[in-house]
Amino acid sequence: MAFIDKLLLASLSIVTGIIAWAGLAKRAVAAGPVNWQMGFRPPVSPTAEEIHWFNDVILLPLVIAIVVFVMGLLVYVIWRFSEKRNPTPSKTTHNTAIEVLWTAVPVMILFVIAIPSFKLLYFADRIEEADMTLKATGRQWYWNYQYPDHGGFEFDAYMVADADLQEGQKRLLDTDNLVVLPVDTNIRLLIAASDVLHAFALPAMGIKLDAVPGQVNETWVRINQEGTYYGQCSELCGTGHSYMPITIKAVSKAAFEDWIAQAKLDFAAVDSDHDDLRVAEAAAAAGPAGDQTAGVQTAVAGD
Ligand SMILES: [Cu+2]
Repeated sequence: MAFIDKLLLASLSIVTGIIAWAGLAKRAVAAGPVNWQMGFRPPVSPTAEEIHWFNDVILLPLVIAIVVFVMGLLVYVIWRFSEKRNPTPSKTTHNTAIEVLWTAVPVMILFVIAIPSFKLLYFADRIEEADMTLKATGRQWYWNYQYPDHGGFEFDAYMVADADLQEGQKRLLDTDNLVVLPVDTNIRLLIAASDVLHAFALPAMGIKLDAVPGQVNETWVRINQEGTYYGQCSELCGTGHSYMPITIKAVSKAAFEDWIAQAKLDFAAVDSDHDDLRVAEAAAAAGPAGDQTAGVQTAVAGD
């Protein structure tokens, strides 16, 4: 039995070591990705905090318990029922008690996961009282942003090419135009696409939502910390899929008002020719064979 004890102890210490390391790495992360980072990005929104809680309190302990239990059983069976120790195998084929158990226990585990999981899903779904709205539209291969509550101006955000990177900008993650948002504000996010499927994903805010042509998906965010946050398109959308990052700069409410005043001068209000619905209709009218091209051409013509 000493061998088993040692093996179990060794595997346990490996598992706890990994968890401790992940925890340390998580705390060490300031802003943006760092070398040897493990675990999630630090959460900056209520949804992300809930996701962390769901992972750390519900999923991780369950996963560790199951891994340790199954691994222990396997090791025990290998040792106890080897040919040497168990030369005449038992002919047992059924054991009602065990069969009931191995059906009922996983079902109960699924219930334990499902209840907080659904709660989280509805929590992240939408917010009743939004202070402002940001609309993000995925396009091949950049994002278009609209501020409907602030005069309806819009702009495109393209990735900064390697050659144009400034000091402090992150390769493949920084965009030419930053999406500026205020902290401590309930922001409704409307996510759409005008050509093919994209997905709006921001790990630090716990957001990953499909951008679907002809449909508006909704979620929300309340950023609780100033800083620059990065995201990427997370739906394979074509050759430029990895070159349409999302860069969000969260600033104080006063700084946001200043930015809005300047942005109204810099960016034009939404052009009706550029309307996503029209792009989608044009794409639909062009038929299934040509819909992608038509969508892009209309979008370009609108520019
Ligand atoms: Cu995309």
